[in-house]
Amino acid sequence: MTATEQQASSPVAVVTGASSGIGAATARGLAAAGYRVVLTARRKERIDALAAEITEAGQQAEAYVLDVTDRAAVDAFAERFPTLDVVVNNAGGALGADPVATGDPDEWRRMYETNVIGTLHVTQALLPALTASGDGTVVVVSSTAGHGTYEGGAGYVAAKHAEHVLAETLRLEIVGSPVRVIEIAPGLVKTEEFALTRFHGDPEKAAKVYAGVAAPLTADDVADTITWAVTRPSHVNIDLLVVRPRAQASNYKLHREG
Ligand code: 8X3
Repeated sequence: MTATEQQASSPVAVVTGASSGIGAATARGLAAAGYRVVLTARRKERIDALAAEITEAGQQAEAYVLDVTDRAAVDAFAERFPTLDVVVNNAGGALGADPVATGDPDEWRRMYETNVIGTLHVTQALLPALTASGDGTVVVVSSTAGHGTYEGGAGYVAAKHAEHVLAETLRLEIVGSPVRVIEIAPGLVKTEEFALTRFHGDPEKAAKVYAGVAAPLTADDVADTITWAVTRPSHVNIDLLVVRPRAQASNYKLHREG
C-alpha cells in the first residue's frame, strides 16, 4: 500500500490537549493502533514535535493549533472533516484548590470554559462528521472529580461533573445514531503538568499531591484505557470507565507510604 492509500484508508482520530500528559499519550496510543491522529493544542512547538515523533515511527499524525474555547477556530477546524471516526475531548485541567469560601471566581470560570465549553464546542462542531462516518466515537476524558467531591476541589469538581453530564446527556440524545459516547474518568494520574498548573507553578505543592504514593497512574496507563475503549467493536459502548491507581480506593482513601 502506498503512503497515500494508507492515509486514505486509516480511521482518523482528533485528540484535544495533545501537547502533554494524557492527550499526548493518547495520540501515541491511537497512532500505534492504526489511527491517523490529528493533534490539537494551543502550543504549536509541542504538537509539531509529537507529530514528527509519531511520523518518524512510521505512523500517521498531523498537528493543528487550536484553542478549544474559541468557537470560530473550532468551527474552522471542523471544516477539514467531511467524516471523522473519533474525537477525544481531553483538553482541560484544574486551577486552584481553594475552599468555596475563598475560591477565585475567575479560575472557576476558566475551568468551566476549558473543560466544559471546550468539550461542547469540539463535540458540537465535529458531531456531523462523526455521524457521517457511519461509526463515530466521542470520548470525554472527565475525572473521578466528576463523580464525587472533596474539600478544596469544588471549582474543578463542578466543571468535571458538568463534563460527565454532557457525556451522559449526549448519549441519551443521540441513541440510534451511529455514534458512541465514552466517558473515561481517571483518578490520581501523575503527569508533568496537571498538579503544577493547579498550584500555579509551585513545585512543592504539586509534589505533595503524589507524596508517598508508590505508583500513581501514568498518562500511558490512561491512554491504554482510552485506546482499549475506542478499539472495541463499534456496537460495544463503554459508557463510563473509572480508572484509579491501586493505592487509591476512593477520592478520600489514598494510601501513602512513610
Ligand atoms: C484529577 C483527579 O483527584 O485531582 O482529575 O481531582 S483529582
